[in-house]
Amino acid sequence: MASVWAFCSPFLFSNTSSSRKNIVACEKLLIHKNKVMDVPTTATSVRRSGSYPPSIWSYDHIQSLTSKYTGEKHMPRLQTLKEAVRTMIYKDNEKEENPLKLLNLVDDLQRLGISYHFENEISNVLRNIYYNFYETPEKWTKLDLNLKSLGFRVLRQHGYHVPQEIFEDILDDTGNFKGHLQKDIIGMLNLYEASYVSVEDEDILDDARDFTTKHLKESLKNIADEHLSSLISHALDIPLQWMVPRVEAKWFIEAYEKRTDMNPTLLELAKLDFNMLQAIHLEDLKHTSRWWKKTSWDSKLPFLRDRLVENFLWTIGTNSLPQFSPLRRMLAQVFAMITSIDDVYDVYGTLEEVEQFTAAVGRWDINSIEELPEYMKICFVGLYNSINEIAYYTLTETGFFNLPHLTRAWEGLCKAYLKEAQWYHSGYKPTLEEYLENAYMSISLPLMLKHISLVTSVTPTEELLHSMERAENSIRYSAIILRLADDLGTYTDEMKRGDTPKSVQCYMNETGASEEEARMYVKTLILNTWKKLNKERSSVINSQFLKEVIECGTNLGRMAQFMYHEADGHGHRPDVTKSHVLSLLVNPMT
Ligand code: LA6
Ligand code: MN
Ligand code: MN
Ligand code: MN
Ligand code: MN
Repeated sequence: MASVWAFCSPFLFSNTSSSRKNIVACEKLLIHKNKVMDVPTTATSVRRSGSYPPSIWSYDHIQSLTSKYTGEKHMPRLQTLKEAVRTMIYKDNEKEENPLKLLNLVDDLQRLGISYHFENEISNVLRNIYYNFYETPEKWTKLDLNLKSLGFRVLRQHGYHVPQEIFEDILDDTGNFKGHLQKDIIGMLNLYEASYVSVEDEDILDDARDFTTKHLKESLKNIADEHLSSLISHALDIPLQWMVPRVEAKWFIEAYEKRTDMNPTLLELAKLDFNMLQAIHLEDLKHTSRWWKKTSWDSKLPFLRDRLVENFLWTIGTNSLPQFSPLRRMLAQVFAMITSIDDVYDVYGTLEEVEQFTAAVGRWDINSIEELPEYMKICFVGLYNSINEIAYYTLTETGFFNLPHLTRAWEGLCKAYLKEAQWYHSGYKPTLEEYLENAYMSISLPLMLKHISLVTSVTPTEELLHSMERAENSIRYSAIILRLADDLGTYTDEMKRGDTPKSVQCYMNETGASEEEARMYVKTLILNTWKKLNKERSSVINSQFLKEVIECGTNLGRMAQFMYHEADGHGHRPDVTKSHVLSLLVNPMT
C-alpha cells in the first residue's frame, strides 16, 4: 500500500498551532473591515451575476445529522460476513469448469461496492480465469457471447490484455452481428458494457456499441421482466465504465436485492458496508462544514457559489474508501475554494481585479495584498490559510514540504482562469483546440490531482513528481472528460450571463455547425477521450500509487458525467443534487 492514509489520524487539520495563528490573522482582517459587500465597481466594467441559487444546506442542519453506524460496534458482524464471502470465492475458485459463476461474482462484488475487501482473492481468481480461458484464440473460441463479453470487460478493467478479435466470430460474412445472438439479452447487455472498455481503432467494439445500444433500446419495448428491463435502462443511461462507483453501489444494492438468485450474505455485507462508510463520510462532511463556516465565505462573499455539500459529494465520488477520510477532507476544501474562486473570474471580478488576484496567488505573500479589494483579501487569505495548513499537515505527517508545488498549481489554475477572462473581455473566439488546451487546466482537474498525489504520497516530493510524469496523459484525458461534461451541462447559462465561448460554441464558430450538431460532436469527443484514457489506465497497472491517483482522476470525470447528466447539478440546480445527497450521504440502507 503506497498511500499514507492507512495509518494517519482522520482528524485532519484540527487545531494545529499553525491553524490557530492563521485563523487569528483572518479574524483580525474581518474585524477591521466588516463591510466587504460595499465593493465599488469601476467605471469600465459592470459586475455580472451568476444567478446561482443559494445553498439549500444550512450549517446547523449538517451538524445535526447522525448515523447509527459510527464507531466499532458493527465491526464484528462485518468481519464475519467478509469471512463468509471469502470462503465463497475460494470454493467457487476450486471448480474450474465454467468461469461464468466466478466472473459474475467478481462483477457483483465490484458493483455492490465491496470488492475492496477482497482485492487479493479477486486478483487470484482473475489470473486463473485469464490463463485458463482467455489467453489464446484456441481457448476463447469455446466461450459463448455472454462469457466472452463479461470476461473481456472484467479482465480489461484489471489490466489484462484481451484483444477485440475475441469478438470476431460473432459477425457473419457480411459483417453484421449473427441473428441468433440477439436472443441472448444478457449477452447483449454484457457486450454493450464491454464496448466501453475499448481503446482507439477498435472497430469491432465500435460496431458492437452501436449495435447493442440499438438492440437493447428496442428490446425494452417487449421485455416483461421488470428486473431485467431496469438493468437495461440503467446501462443505457450511463454505461458501467462511466459510472461513479459509489453511485453504482447504491443503485446496484437495491437492484440486487430484487434479484431472485441473490445471495443474502453478499446483500447483508453490501448494505452494512455501505452504511458504515456512509457514517465515515458524514463525519468528513461535518468536519468540512466546520472549516467552511470558519472561512466565513458563505456570509462575507454571498455573490460566490456556496456549494459545500455538493463539493463534498464530489469527494466521495472521487474516493469513498474508509482510510481516505483525510484525503476527502482536504479535497472538499480544495473543491469548495475552486468553485467560489471560479465565480470571481467568471462572474464577479473585474478584469483588473482578477489580474491582481492572479499575481497575488503567484507571490503567495500575505504581506503584499494591500492592493486587492476587500472581498479579494478574504478570498486570498482564506485560500492562503487553507493551503498552508494542508501543506503543514503533510509536513508533520510525512516530513515532505510540498507547499511550493501546491501554490504553483494554484497559480497555474488562476492563469488559466485569467486567460478565459481576457478572452471574454476582448471578445476573442478561440478554436476548439486552442480552447481545450487551456480549458483542461481551467476545469481544475490537474490541480486536484496534484493535491491528491502530493498529499497522499509517502515518497519524497521530487521522486514523486518524477513518477507522476507517467500519469500526465491520464490526467489530461480525465480533465478533458470533466471539462466537456461540464460544458454540456453549464454552457447554456454561461452564455446567457456572458462568458467566454465553451466547447460547444468553439465548435460552432469554427465549423458553422448547428448547436445540436456541436453537442453531438462534443459527446463523441467524450467517448473518444475515454478510449484514450482506457489505454493509458492499462499502462500503469504495475504501480499501485499511480493506479490509485489515476483512479481518482477517472472518477472525477465520471462524477462530472453524473453531476451534469440531468442538469447543472453543481451550480444552478442544487435541488436536483439533493436527492443524491440524501441517498448517498444521509439515509442509511435498511
Ligand atoms: C463548475 O463550475 C465548477 F465549479 C467546477 C470547477 C467543476 C469542477 C468540479 C469541482 C470543483 P463552472 P467553468 C468539484 O461550470 O467556469 O462555472 O470552468 O466551471 O465552466
Ligand atoms: Mn471558469
Ligand atoms: Mn464558471
Ligand atoms: Mn469565464
Ligand atoms: Mn462550466
